[in-house]
Amino acid sequence: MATSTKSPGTLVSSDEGLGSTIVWSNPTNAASSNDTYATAICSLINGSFTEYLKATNFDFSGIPSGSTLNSVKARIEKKTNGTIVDHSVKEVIGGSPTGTEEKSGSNWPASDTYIEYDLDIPTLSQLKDSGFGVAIAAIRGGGVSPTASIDHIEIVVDYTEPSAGTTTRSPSGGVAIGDPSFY
Ligand SMILES: [Ca+2]
Repeated sequence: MATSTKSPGTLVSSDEGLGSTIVWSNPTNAASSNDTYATAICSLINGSFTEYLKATNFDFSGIPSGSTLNSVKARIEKKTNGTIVDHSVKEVIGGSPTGTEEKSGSNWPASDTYIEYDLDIPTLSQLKDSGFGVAIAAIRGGGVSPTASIDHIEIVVDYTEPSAGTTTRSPSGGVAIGDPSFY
């Protein structure tokens, strides 16, 4: 078993069909854990829920081909100054949010905390594609205009490399033993 942890190379605010009018400010601030934030104000007047903050381009090219993926987890470091909950959390494949709805029903924490989401296990080629990632949208849970703040998004892949001790080969020609046409 081995683990690869990566941060996104690309971060954008993107509606992706949610029907939101609340755009994330400074989305690229979620590329590292450094107390600078991607933020969105979840004002009721503006419809209370945000677009997706979409993180892709994680570069898992270092995982050997033939590896088996055991788990794929997104870790999102976030906080709020009011009451915010997840509106949607989805895996992104080929640039589009897809698959199982992974949102948590819990209130966002008041100080920076990594919240972990188990994503669907993709194929290795989907994982290595630049369009693979995770997307999160936030929604107001109460109060006037709470701010959703995301410091960092990372993806942790647990995988098993192909066995180095076993090689299977098939014959690629030759002559059958006892083939009379050979004599
Ligand atoms: Ca940051």
